[in-house]
Amino acid sequence: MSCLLIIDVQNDFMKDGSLEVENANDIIKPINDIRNNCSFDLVALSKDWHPENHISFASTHNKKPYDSIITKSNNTQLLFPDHCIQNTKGSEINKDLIVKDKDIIINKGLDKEVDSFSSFYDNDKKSKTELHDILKKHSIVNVYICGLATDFCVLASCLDSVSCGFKTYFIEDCSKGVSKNGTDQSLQKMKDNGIIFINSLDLIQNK
Ligand code: VGL
Ligand code: ZN
Repeated sequence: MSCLLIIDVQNDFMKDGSLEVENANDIIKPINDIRNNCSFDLVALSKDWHPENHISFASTHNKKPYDSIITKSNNTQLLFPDHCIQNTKGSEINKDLIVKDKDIIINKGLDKEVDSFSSFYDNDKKSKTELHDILKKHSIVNVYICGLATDFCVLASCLDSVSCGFKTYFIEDCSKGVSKNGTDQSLQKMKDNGIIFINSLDLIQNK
């Protein structure tokens, strides 16, 4: 059984969004091509879903984006512009992305005090979303991951997927990163952890 997991294809990460990822809109077409040509037993879409004054917002701490703070649990929290605030235009999934009625939506980052890059666990690994249980319930073996951003939420979701025991694929042409350096390091980390690199055409041709 296979799952397609689409990470955070939300307006704030796309063209003119508050935390715009360069060329993010280019991933919509290949993801839609996959949706139109391949079938999965499950499709899940994650949403970064923050309350106002979230710990990851620079504005919450009167700091600048890409400064960092040390959290109560002694982790380094990188700070971002305000983004993906619950029920705002910026937190909506991009309107051009195909979303079907049967798709599952996973909200993450709801806790004001703890960020959550991964769609499985928060950054402190203390709480989890419903994703792991849903994948187990559907007897999922293969998880195909893509979306935004390669060097943050896609990386964290890929690593958690592997550590949960799923055979994990990263769909490279359906993902974009924030920084070149961060993305290069993330790709290396994925390779080191046994994540398999594919692109949308591999999926469509082998469907
Ligand atoms: C993300 C930074 C902050 C992401 C979310 O979706 O990759 N990045 N929040
Ligand atoms: Zn966020």
